[in-house]
Amino acid sequence: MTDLYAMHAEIRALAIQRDAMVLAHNYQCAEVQDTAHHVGDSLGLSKIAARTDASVIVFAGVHFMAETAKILSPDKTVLLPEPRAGCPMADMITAEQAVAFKAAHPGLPLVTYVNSSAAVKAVTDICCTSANAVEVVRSLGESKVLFAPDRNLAAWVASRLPEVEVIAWDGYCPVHDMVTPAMVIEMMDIHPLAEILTHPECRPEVNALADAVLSTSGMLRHVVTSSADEFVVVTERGLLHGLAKEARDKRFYGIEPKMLCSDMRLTTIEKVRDALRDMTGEVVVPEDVRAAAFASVERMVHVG
Ligand code: CIZ
Ligand code: SF4
Repeated sequence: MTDLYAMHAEIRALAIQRDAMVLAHNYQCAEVQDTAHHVGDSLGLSKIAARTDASVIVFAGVHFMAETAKILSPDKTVLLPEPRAGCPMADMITAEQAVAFKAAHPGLPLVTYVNSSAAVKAVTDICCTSANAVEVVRSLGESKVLFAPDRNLAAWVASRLPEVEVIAWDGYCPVHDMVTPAMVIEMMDIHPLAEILTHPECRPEVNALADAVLSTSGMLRHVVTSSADEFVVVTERGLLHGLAKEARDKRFYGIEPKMLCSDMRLTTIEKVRDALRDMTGEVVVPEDVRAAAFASVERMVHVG
């Protein structure tokens, strides 16, 4: 068994030696979260990466997240400890498909979820996150928009903005999309006092059961101020660790079968250490793609 204390110490020492900052996504396993300098959502972490003086960023997450950090910090070395960690949803649309989607609907803006490759962001009009998707679409002031790759986030936006027709790409997150209303209702029966929190990557019929539909950062904020003491949390299981730390006196329940993203779980604490020690897993984005993707991310950031 790994001596976790020794591993954390080794990672901190290597981080100093390499002038590196370690970032972990909210869906990483507990020990990777605990060894990171910062834990958060993909955009929040990428903004931290852009602000720090550190010259190396180790991004414990999946490929599009490390790419997003690189898009915002072209002069930094961004390392993905497990280079095979991808996102099946991001892979559901290529840049060529995004261009064809736009060509099939001339004149409509393409809004793309940050869970997408840099190449897709580069051919996008504006990006969004699960936290700001509704605001981003509203800011366009259009009666029709294209939305990729998540059909469920698109449906969530459409439900909040009935005046806008959202034409969605048929992508989805396998981890969130597999949740059925019956799975949530079972937990509601076991924990009748719990608030139900779902993520907008869930299907519309699942979100219809929720007390609040929130991004990971939204859930972390919500549980602190909510009057509820118990929560059923319908998102990737890694977030339960952060929620328990955020509100130590409250109780959090995942659903069954467990929501585990196999790509997120490819990263281990040993791989974080190895990336720092060997400087492996560098994420590279060609400059023309990066600059075009940056413009789509910047437009989103200005929505506020
Ligand atoms: O953008 C992120 O970090 C993801 C994947 C989820 C969320 O709700 O924060
Ligand atoms: Fe992609 Fe879903 Fe895994 Fe997030 S949880 S990285 S959206 S497959």
